[in-house]
Amino acid sequence: QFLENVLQNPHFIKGDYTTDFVDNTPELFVFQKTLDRGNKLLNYIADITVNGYSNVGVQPKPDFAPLNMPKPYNGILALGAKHVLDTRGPEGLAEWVLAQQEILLTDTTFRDAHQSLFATRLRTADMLRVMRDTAGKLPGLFSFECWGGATFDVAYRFLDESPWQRLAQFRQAAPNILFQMLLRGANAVGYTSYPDNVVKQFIKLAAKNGIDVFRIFDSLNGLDNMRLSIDTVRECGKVAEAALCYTGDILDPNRDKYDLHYYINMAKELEKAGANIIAIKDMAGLLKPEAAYRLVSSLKSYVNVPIHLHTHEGSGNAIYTYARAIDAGVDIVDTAMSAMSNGTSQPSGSSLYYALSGHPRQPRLDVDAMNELSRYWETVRPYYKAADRTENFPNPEVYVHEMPGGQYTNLKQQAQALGLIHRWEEIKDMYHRVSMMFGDLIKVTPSSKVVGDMALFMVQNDLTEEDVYAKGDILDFPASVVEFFEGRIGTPYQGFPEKLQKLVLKGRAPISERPGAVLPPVDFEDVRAKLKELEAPTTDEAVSAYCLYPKVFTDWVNRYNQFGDVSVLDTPTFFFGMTPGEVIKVEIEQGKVLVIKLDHISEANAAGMRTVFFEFNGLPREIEIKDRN
Ligand code: 3PY
Ligand code: ZN
Repeated sequence: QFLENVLQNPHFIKGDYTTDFVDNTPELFVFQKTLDRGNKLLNYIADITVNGYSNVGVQPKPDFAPLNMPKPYNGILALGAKHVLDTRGPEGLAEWVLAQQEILLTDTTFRDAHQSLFATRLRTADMLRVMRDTAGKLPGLFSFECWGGATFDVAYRFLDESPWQRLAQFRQAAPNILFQMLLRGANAVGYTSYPDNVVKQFIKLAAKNGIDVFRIFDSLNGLDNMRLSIDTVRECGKVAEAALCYTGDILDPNRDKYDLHYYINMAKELEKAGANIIAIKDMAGLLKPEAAYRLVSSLKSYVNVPIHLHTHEGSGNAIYTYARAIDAGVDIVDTAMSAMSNGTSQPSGSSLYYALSGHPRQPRLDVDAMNELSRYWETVRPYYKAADRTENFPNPEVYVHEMPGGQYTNLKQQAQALGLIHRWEEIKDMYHRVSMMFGDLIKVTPSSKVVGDMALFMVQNDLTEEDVYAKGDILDFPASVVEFFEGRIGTPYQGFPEKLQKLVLKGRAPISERPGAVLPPVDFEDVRAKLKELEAPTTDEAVSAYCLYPKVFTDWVNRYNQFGDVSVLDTPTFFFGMTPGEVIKVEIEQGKVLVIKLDHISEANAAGMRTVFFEFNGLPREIEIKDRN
């Protein structure tokens, strides 16, 4: 920057300077861009230090152990499934998958594992640090599940990050690996239905920015809500992995709403609709080993595309479930790095590797590398302790409450925020009751949120099931419940429970069409103009983000304009701020490092303002901050 300032100085350009030019030209030392960026970062650090992160509040910064970095991978990146897709297309990839004897693994560490363990809070920097090493050491993985689901809004909402930038950075680090995302069909990566053109544009942009495999599901297993997504993914030349969401228990004759035939029919319909792969999405980990054997065997005999099984550990039986599914011929299963597995997350990939010792389908992967990478995650995980609500013991109770792994930690967090955590047992019990009141509902985002909101509402207001029927006409039901009964996320299999629907809608009629069909298309150029006014980025990706999450995106823009790119901060500082006397180094771009020391923090003045005294690259800097505590 100094050299840049010298070269741009008019006296220097004209040549009218003397030997004391540097001494007499103090502006040469004003590095405006760096100063602005630094100032914004100091404001962020001061704010977090004084007020604490989000709803966690001020916490002393723990003394974290140093990160256990894997040995860097410096070789060339071997080609794998990604190369097959790029050269032979989705059908070629499906053929290739079917021809593999060994079970293929999708690693979910970068998406579902952290969504399920600690409410999706994993920051890009902590993933990026080992992305290339993972891609280099484990090129035999089928894919990284690394985007979509809740990661899209949480990145903006809680991590001050752009999910689009995350995807671009991932793609650059791991060009040889298939990237997989979770797409909620007509709900895209949101919690409601969007106009068709919004869903279509989002998929095209995700494909353009690096997603290869789209796992598409509908929270009510409604195929009509999935068709547009399947068609668009196929138009993009990418892999449409259409999912059937598994609920109930095909082994239980008393739970016959979703029996084996229901799933076989759905799989046949998905194949007809153009699925390149069929996923069994067991989002709560309810698929028992014998059920997995029967379901996978049946699907293998009724459909011709590969079967990809997704489950959550929860019960403690997931490895056994996978082993039975593998014997039945499943093609791909989802696992996570050991230190990011178990509890509400996926089972461990290396545990599965060892479980299959001596088995002809043992995966062809470097298990030492998996263990080495897991040691890294072991040192990262404590950063996220405040959000980590998973149980560190198997909890087969999941077979009773049926809560998806990705929701469990989140609902617990919501219960805490409402002061209801001491009634968690009641909430779990109510969750299942509500699901049955709603007609034995499939529970996965967003239908799981509807059930969760209703369960919290009933526990908070001390309502029993009978109370709901008795006083339903005067109850103010949660917005998500009203929208659900209006048919805004679709119509459940075998319809709505009519009595309850009437009580919730209070005389209004539900919509009977596909929700996307009744929503008017969005004019993207109008949105772009609005973004310009907001001083927000106006790229197609920004337009898409605004269409999906207008408020979340606008808040992110405002925070970005206030604090700059805080993704450059190390995770402990991002969540905990700094401790007086502490020094950190922040690389704001390659080779440009800021040295920040927190000297001390003043007492709050009468207006509640504190002054935070820093040393910024050796120079004193004071930041005034409102103490909101
Ligand atoms: C999501 O939709 O985010 C899920 O993970 C559902 O299982
Ligand atoms: Zn999942």
